[in-house]
Amino acid sequence: MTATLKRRLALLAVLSLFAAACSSGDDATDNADTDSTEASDDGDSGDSGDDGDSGDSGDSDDSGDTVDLAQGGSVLETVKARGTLNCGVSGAAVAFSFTQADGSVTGIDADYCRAVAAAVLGDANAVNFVALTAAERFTAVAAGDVDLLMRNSTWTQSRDTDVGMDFGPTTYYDGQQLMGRASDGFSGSSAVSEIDGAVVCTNAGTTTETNIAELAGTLGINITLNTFEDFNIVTENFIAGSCDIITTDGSALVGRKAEQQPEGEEWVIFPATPISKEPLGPVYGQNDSIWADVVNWTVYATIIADEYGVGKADVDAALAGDAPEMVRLLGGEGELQTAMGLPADAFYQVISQMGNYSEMFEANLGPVGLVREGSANAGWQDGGLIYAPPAR
Ligand SMILES: N[C@@H](CCC(=O)N[C@@H](CS)C(=O)NCC(=O)O)C(=O)O
Repeated sequence: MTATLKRRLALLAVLSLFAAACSSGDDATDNADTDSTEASDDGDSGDSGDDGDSGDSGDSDDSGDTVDLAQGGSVLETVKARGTLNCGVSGAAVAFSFTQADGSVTGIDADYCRAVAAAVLGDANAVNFVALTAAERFTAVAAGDVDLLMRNSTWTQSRDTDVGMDFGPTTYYDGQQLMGRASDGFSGSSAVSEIDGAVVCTNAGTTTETNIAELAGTLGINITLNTFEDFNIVTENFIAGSCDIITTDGSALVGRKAEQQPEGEEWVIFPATPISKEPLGPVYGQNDSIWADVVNWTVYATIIADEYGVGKADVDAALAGDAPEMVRLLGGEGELQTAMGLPADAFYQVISQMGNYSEMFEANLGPVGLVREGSANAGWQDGGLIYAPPAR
């Protein structure tokens, strides 16, 4: 067995333990008196490799926690040879990746899968979507079951290190909030301390459950934290009245309220300032910088095109136009894309088939009421954080 294979197996063993830990809390009513908080299921506990046998301790060179995908060739070659991109999504995240009745997957995360397929294969439809729960997602990446994960995944230190993932540019700056019923006395200006005594529900294997448990501990309040396998079940339990509060990324609460708030009931999202930072974006296996470049520059291409106001309908004009950076990005000169193993027109395909960042945002997040203006998701020229390095 090669050292690389050994490392991969060791990592998988660690990840399965971690996934099992995630699932174990699914239906339990871990009472979250919240000191139990550190029982973080998403790898955030990051006690960084105390037990050396897991191969995840950071101090020995040759038994590190890396997944040497690049050694056997980049995922880029695998995707090209296969002719489809295996993309991990949620399938239950309204406006991000939601499986519709006809089996199609909609949402901005799903569209970024399509954008990468357009860049690599010239065809935005060459995607095989794989629905993954929060608890399953990183194991699926490490095992090579998916080439890319676009699943409301927050970039955290432990996921980036101990868990063995690499993260691409943030495509949506989110933050965790809570949702309760106005009839229970909650309002948009409620404070988190007002949930003292409440049954709080979320999905397992997320930053969400660790954040709320930790905060409840800090505030000195008692909550009962119930975790479920996916957010559809969480929302069903909220509707049925068995959860007083549900909590996750604010964008998801906005989506759920838009789509599922029953007639005659008023759901309210609070606190006004989220309780955490949840930068969401692409995730792939560690140490494959060829593939990382492809995914990252696909995202950057959508952002640069947005900076120039070049959308789906304008690509031909932009290619023949006089903005040198846009001409380069769309393949007018070619070598920027070919040097990274892509066809010269890779980003022409991305923008013409999927649109620029704003178009993708408006098509998917606009309908549930999410706006870029005045938020971290505005472009850097408008006071936001959406920014790309130059195409040169
Ligand atoms: N961003 C957080 C939370 C991710 C998460 O699971 N969010 C929920 C709310 S959108 C979700 O994706 N639910 C869909 C599902 O459970 O399948 C994380 O990375 O841990």
